[in-house]
Amino acid sequence: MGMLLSRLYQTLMSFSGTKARILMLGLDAAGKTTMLYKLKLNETVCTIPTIGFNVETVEPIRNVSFTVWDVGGQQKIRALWKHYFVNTDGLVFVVDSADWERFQEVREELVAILENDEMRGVPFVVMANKQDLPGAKSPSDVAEALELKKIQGHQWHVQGCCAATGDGLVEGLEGLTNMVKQFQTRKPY
Ligand SMILES: Nc1nc2c(ncn2[C@@H]2O[C@H](COP(=O)(O)OP(=O)(O)OP(=O)(O)O)[C@@H](O)[C@H]2O)c(=O)[nH]1
Ligand SMILES: [Mg+2]
Repeated sequence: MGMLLSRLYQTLMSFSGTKARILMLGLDAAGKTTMLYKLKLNETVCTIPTIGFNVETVEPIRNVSFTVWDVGGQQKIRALWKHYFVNTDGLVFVVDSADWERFQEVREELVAILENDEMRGVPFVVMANKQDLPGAKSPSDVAEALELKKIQGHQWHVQGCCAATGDGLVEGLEGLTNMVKQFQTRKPY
């Protein structure tokens, strides 16, 4: 009976569509703002480093509405990230795949985010961005450098992409959508 009710609930949820609050983080110049406006406008905008945040509602897939918070990633302002954690349903973590010299720093920042209480169980997708650049590491190399397999208590996915052209963005958000749906049905209210 419980099983039947939960199946019914999931079916009803899938008709009403998915709405989620998504946080987009990553080091400075990883390509977050470029990615957000590619998704929103289908245009490659000329960005400047984000000092505060940008927020936009995007519909990357039919019946899916994401309110995406893109917060600046410069080292001095990363202390502000924690103020955006509450009520997050999914994390888009953007990495410059060609900037391998900072992969250690990237890992430390990701682990620090996921360890926060407000982020407990939140699923994430690592967007291995800038795949167009010579010297970009493959998504599986990025996953290995970030030691994603060691991370416990979160569902995750890694996706190669190029925010400048839009390649891989929808695929990455599709993967995230599936994880977010599961997270939302398990979340106690
Ligand atoms: N070649 C290439 N360049 C990219 C790509 N995505 C972003 N860029 C460039 O990377 C630079 C930084 O991009 P932003 O989108 O401003 O980076 P950000 O993550 O928002 O940076 P902060 O706001 O400082 O945190 C810009 O010059 C972008 O044009 C990509 O897929 N390929
Ligand atoms: Mg930005």
